[in-house]
Amino acid sequence: MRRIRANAILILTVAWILGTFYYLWQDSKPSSSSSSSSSGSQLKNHGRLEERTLPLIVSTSNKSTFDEKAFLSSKQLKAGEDPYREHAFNLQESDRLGSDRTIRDTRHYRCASMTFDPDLPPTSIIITFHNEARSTLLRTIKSVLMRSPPHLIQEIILVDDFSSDPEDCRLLSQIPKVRCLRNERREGLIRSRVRGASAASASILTFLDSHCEVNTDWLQPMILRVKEDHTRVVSPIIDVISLDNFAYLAASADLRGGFDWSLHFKWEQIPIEQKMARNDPTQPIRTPVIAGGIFVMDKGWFNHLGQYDTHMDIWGGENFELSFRVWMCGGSLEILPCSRVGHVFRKRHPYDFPEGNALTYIKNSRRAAEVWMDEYKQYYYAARPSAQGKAFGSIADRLALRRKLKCNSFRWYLENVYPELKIPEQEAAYSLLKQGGLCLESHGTDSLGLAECKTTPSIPASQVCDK
Ligand code: UD2
Ligand code: MN
Repeated sequence: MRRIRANAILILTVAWILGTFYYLWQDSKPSSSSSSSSSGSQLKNHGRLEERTLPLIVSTSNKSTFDEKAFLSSKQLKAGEDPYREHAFNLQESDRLGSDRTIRDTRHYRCASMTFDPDLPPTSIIITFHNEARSTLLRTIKSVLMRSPPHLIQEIILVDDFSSDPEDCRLLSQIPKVRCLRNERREGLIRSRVRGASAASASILTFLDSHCEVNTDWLQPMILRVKEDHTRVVSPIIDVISLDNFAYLAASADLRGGFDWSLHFKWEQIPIEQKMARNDPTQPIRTPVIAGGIFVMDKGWFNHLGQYDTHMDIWGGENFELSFRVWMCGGSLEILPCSRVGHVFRKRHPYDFPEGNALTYIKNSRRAAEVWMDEYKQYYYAARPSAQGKAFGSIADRLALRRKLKCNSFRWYLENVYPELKIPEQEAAYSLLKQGGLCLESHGTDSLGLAECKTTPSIPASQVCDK
């Protein structure tokens, strides 16, 4: 009898010890929900375990609480101040909105019924900023946290490009999942993004400007396309946030990125044949170039392709350089109509360029043209004569990169990706001199003759002599 009781006590003791170990092991195990601590909805949606893990997250994350009210109110516009002066948008309106306003879901209705792979990989969001308004920057961050599945946001990396007030960076780091790296001197958005990308711990990078608002289910379509094929670089449709009243306005879903020979970016209509062939409005749109600020890219692919040209300064040109490189070196660029992100488009730069705005833009564009455009760079110089003779530094390392990656020629890019870009020589070759009903025709320099005039709509009016 005594032996039976002793055995029972022994069994109970062992069970108790095992139970205690199991309990402790459960507590110290890294929980997948720890990465989603910022979202209140997580707590509402899940059971007791989630709630129990919350105090642990708070104690290990070492973050003091972010005081949103204090953050916003200490930097608001003073009475009588011009609301456009500092940021080139109406700061008063931005401040008035609060950090978590609702916005209209601007997607095509068919996007709402799309389902996503439940196994998508998480991404690191990278946002560089230089003297951004607190209210727009905070809305960018909060829209990401509010409108993304928490498990897809590994972290938000802010890169403070030497803004005047270091407090912005310090205070925003108190928000769960947000890290902020501050540059010790002004680097410009290109080197800042490279710094952010290098610090990223997720395998997928997502870049955003510092005055955006992401819309419903913006992230899943982009991560899915990159997961399926890591050489795709994808952008959302960029909706417009009015710089005057901050209204959120839907952008057209029929546009892609294009440019002219002066390397001026423009939105253009999808070519008619492609438009006719599109019977599903949720399908991606191939684009020759991206606007530059908002895109998702595999980190390994970003590194493999040479990140960015870090000799480019401050702003501009990097979107061409990246776009040419992606297409010419084996990748592709697309716009996903079921992903929408709003952006405040401004009419002027609200910040200074230490070397001057024009010189900086020319330097960056020249670097893109010299490395990637081969003999076609002559059209860039013809369209922008002021670029000739301006300094652009050494491009030896970028040319070496192009050789190493065995990239296609710019001619290949024009023929396969952007055949709609007219080559100036082809247009100039058909200039006319008209007399009565007869025209003197030239085809290049070697043949001239009088013939009945034909209509040639592609000839710019300035090239037609009608005397
Ligand atoms: C567009 C792109 C932008 C960039 C640029 C060309 C979109 C929505 N925006 O201009 O991302 O590709 O074309 O270069 O496609 N910034 C710094 N340091 C600086 C200057 C700017 O961190 O020295 C930040 C700035 O705070 C902002 C981002 O870089 O978050 C882009 O600058 P922008 O908003 O002035 O450029 P944007 O939208 O006119
Ligand atoms: Mn911007």
